[in-house]
Amino acid sequence: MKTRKFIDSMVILAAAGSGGNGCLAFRREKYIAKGGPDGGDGGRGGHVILRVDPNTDSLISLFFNPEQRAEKGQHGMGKRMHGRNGEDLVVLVPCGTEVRDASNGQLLCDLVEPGAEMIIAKGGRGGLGNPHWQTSTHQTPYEHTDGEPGEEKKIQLDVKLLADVGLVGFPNAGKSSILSQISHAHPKIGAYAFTTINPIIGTVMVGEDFETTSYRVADIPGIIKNAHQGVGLGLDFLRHIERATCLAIVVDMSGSEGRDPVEDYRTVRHEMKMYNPDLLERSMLVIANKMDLPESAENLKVFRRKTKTKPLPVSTETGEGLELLKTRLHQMIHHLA
Ligand SMILES: Nc1nc2c(ncn2[C@@H]2O[C@H](COP(=O)(O)OP(=O)(O)OP(=O)(O)O)[C@@H](O)[C@H]2O)c(=O)[nH]1
Ligand SMILES: [Mg+2]
Repeated sequence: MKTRKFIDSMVILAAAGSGGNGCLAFRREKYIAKGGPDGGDGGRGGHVILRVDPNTDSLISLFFNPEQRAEKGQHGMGKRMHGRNGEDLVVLVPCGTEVRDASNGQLLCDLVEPGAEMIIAKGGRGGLGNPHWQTSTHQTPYEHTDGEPGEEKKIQLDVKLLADVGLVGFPNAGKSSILSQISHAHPKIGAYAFTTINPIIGTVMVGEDFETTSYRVADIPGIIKNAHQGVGLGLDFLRHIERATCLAIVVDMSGSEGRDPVEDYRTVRHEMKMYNPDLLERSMLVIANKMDLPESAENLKVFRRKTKTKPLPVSTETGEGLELLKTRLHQMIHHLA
């Protein structure tokens, strides 16, 4: 299986439509020798809009149409008829598309949520018809303006699948600590519940030199009992790991603050099921964290027996098990083990 890093990457030209020209015209009617100015304004040029479509998973359609041009605005006409606006051109991109200005690499936006959109090239404004210049002393204006050109930009699109692995667990289980140790991400870590509010993704590198490959791990807020009813931060954020191939449930094995690791584990699974039962069908790893604390070893034995799982013992304090964790996750993503 291909490493799910940048599955697609390309540069496209986004060319918005130019605005229609403003019209120069005068009213001409029977018996009216000299009518007033009546040139309509030009229509706005169409924008080029990028929109996230959850049913699109690559840039393949753009590969064959790397120049995306929106319609021009129509010119203004006599009888004060304004030109029609150019039709906006909507370009569908997959979830998790990073958009950069190809000329300088500057990040313009990261399109993640389905339906999210961004005007990437603005249509030119329509020109003004000659009535705009009419004043009491200037009754026959010949002034009018042309439409403005539409923006034209080369943009770099990089599709990144949201994450290969999602870390789930109770608040304070150590999800963010783990991510910060196995990747270059710097999530906030704190000895209080719900330190993490926004999902964050870290890239984990495995292998050496030319053999290096990577995968993406998402750290999300903690889940507590009845989160599916909105308790704590709720469960909405689980959508960020819905596309992950593997999930890892992080359990605080020390049972600090009177917690029971077995109960935590069951609660987390139950809440995941309430959100989307498919989540429990993913490849799943249980991470037994905080193994440096005194109660952890004993708790782990009980945990193994009661849950019939084979948790991977780790500690972000001592570093125990973290290298193995990186490899295990890599193997799971690629179905190597
Ligand atoms: N002793 C010990 N403490 C740890 C370990 N891992 C994390 N901690 C501590 O546990 C607390 C919570 O860690 P976080 O990484 O913020 O936990 P989290 O699961 O991301 O928590 P939320 O973002 O609130 O869901 C912090 O005070 C960490 O220093 C560990 O292996 N051993
Ligand atoms: Mg956290």
